[in-house]
Amino acid sequence: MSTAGEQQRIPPGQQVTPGFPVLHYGDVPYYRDTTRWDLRVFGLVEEQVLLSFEEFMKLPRREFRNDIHCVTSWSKLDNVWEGVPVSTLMERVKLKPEANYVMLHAEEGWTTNLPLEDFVRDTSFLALKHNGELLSPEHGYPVRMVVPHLYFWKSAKWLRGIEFLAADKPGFWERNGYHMYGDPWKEQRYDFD
Ligand SMILES: Nc1nc2c(c(=O)[nH]1)N[C@H]1C(S)=C(S)[C@@H](COP(=O)(O)O)O[C@H]1N2
Ligand SMILES: [Mo]
Repeated sequence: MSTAGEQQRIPPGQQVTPGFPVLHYGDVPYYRDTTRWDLRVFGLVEEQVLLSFEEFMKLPRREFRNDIHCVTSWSKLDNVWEGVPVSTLMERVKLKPEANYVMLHAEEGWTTNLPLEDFVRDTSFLALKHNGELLSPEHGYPVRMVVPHLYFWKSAKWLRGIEFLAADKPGFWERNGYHMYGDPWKEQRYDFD
């Protein structure tokens, strides 16, 4: 049972789960060696940025608290994360003026798209820890994106690349019938023709 206050935090058609379900397409990458991880920021930027794991770990982090909403109808409330704010990462990136959209690239070529303004929102971040622990391999270790105001499929696990684009383009699930934007409050779940 949830309190009235909690009820207002739950978008239509969602159910609160106490657990943390694991959902993804493909295999979980197990990083034994983080020297093989890097993050590439590319596309419509003046200069590509390539961050090693060591460099990424030196970026300032902070705590984020949020609720997450999966398109398959579970919501998980009161998450406490530690991560790098997108604004901190963007201090290192000079965008070209045509940049309007973002494609997030994960391991194995998995992708998801979102508008630039949603990516740079002050609630969006690159997560390293969830509820006090390093991310587990299943939840995206070493680094996952978290964009809590959109359905959770936009929060790419095992993030490896951030690409800036002029026009919107569907990512992996968006090519397979998911909504291009994915606002949980508007139930923008699927977008079949
Ligand atoms: N790299 C990658 N990230 C992904 C996915 C995926 O298949 N691959 N699935 C998305 C989907 S559909 C959901 S609901 C969330 C699930 O995150 P969780 O397993 O940590 O709950 O991850 C998202 N991020
Ligand atoms: Mo999902």
